[in-house]
Amino acid sequence: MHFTKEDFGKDFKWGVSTAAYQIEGAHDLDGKGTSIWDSFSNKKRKITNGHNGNIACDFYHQYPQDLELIKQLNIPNYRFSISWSRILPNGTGEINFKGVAYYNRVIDLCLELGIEPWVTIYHWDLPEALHAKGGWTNREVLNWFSEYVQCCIKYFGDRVKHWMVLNEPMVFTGAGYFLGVHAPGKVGLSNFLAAAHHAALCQAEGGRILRSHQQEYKIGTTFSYSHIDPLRENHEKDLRAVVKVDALLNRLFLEPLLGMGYPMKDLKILQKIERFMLPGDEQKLAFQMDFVGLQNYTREIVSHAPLMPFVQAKIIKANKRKVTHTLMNWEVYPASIYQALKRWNNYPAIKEILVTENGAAFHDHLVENEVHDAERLQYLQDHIEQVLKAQKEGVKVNGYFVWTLMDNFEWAEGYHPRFGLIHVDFDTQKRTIKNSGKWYSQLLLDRKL
Ligand code: IFM
Repeated sequence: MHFTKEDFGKDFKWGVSTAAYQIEGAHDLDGKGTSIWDSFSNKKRKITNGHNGNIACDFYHQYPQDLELIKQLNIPNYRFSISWSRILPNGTGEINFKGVAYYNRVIDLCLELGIEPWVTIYHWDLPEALHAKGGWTNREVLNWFSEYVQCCIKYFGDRVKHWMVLNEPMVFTGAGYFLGVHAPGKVGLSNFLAAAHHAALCQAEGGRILRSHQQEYKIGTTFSYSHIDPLRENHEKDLRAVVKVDALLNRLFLEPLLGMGYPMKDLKILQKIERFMLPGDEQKLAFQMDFVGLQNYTREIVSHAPLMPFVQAKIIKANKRKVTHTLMNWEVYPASIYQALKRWNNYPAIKEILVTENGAAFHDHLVENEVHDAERLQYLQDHIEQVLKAQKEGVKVNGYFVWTLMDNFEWAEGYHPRFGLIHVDFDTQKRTIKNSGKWYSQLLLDRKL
């Protein structure tokens, strides 16, 4: 390896990320309300192998040992999310103080251990009670979400200084309201565009609420981003397909936040989002974040596909292209993170970029208490190297968080794809640090490798 932690500068934030529903379990304990993921994952045939997140990594009970592990791995920053329905079981109104107390215990222990908590306010687990009223498709969600953000600030904002408003809005609206493969399982353009517009409004509004509470907060939000290439170089129709898919996957939520409006010119179908817009919304979509979180795993290859509704384009999956890929069927393509950073750096309204997620799922084998996950280690090393390359070229990237601390519930794919630095035996809840985890801890210890 050709880098040390020091090469990134002393202010560079090294961390690890998780999300409430993927790790906590305790789905109905201590007054928690049901979320859309609780109900979706407990329905038949929604999740591979019929898995659900009812127990997950049991972080709700195991957090003291898990936070100790973060410390043992020398990781100074821990990004996790709050489960909305754990603190507001009905989404609004009555507070569940046992839920609040749980997050306070987690935050306090982080601080005691010298780990900085970075809180994602919404990582996909909408309270079911709000879904019953239309969820993200109902404009009322702006009020519900504002109340929730205010609760987070009220109960945790004296100690949490780093906030991310939403996690990957394109994924939770696209997979959850257009394709129906994530909770709440809704489909169709109209559901998607309504959900997308309301999520985009909430992402900016969440930032404003946080800022109005404390100038000193470091406020961001996160986006999925994959570099996109055409199947056939210099093929005009494929190139047009790239522009459309890019507008949809990479620009739909980022650009309105930056004050640029929705990328309708490059994807005409997005004009239909205007049906859900009220006068003044364009301004309300914009907010100056302190940082934006880049969540990058792969690149996509697209080709022109005239029969594909709305985009006339299709993504060619990695196995079809016979390229090295992870268990998610995502191509291993480290240059994608570099290309993303370079491109984001060209947006004048982006002040700072943090890589808030990057990681990979491979077949892991626990043998005599060890996991020799050479592919993951290589993946992380290659991607971090690309981040350094971008930084050296002047990109204002100032952090890198691995996805993820430990193997967990990978949404529609259940527990099969393991992304963790730490192996979890889901029968016994035993944790085993993988070689990639040991490597990361050595990097953060700052020993030349
Ligand atoms: O597990 C997810 C996470 O919740 C959001 N970003 C991508 C990860 C891997 O799929």
